[in-house]
Amino acid sequence: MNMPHQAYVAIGANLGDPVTAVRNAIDRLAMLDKAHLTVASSLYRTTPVGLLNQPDFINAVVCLETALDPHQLLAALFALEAEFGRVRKEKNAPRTLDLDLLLFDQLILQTPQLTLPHPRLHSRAFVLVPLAEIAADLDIPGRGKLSAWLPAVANQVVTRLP
Ligand code: PH2
Ligand code: MG
Ligand code: MG
Repeated sequence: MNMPHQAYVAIGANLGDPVTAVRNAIDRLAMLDKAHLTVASSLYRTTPVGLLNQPDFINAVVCLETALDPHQLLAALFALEAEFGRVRKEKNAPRTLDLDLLLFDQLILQTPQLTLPHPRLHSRAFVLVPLAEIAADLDIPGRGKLSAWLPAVANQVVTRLP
C-alpha cells in the first residue's frame, strides 16, 4: 500500500506496569491498519511535567508512514488508548497509556480536535529527547530545528532505559 504521509507519535504511561504498556503500545502501533512503523525510540523514564505529584512516566516516540489522514490517525490512537484501559478523568491525571500525535508531515493545523504540531512538543524533554534520538535533523513546522529546542529543556529529568 502507498503510505504517503509521515507522522510522529508520542507514547506515555505512568500507571500499572508502564514499561510493559509502552512496549505493547509500540507493538500495537506497528500493527495499525494503513500504517507502517519505521522506527521507535528507546524507552525513557521521565519526571512528571505539569502535575508533579504523580508517578514517573515511561515515554517513547515512534515514526509511522501512513495512508491515513490526521483525523483518522488520531481516531486510531484514541481507540488504542481505550484498548489499553485508558479512562479519561481530569487533565494530566496518571494514565495507563497516552498517545499524542506530534507531527504529520509538515502540516500546521488547528481544529477543535487536533493541533499540529502538538502545541507543547517543543517545551517537553520527554518528547524532544526521544524524538531527537530517531530524527535528529527534524524541522518542527513554525518552530524551526528540533535540536535548537533541546538546551531549553535540559533541566527536565529524562533517563534512557537500557
Ligand atoms: N504527559 C502529560 C503531562 N506530563 N510528564 C511526563 N514526564 N511524561 C508525559 O508523558 C506527560 C507528562 C500529559 O499528557
Ligand atoms: Mg499527552
Ligand atoms: Mg494525550
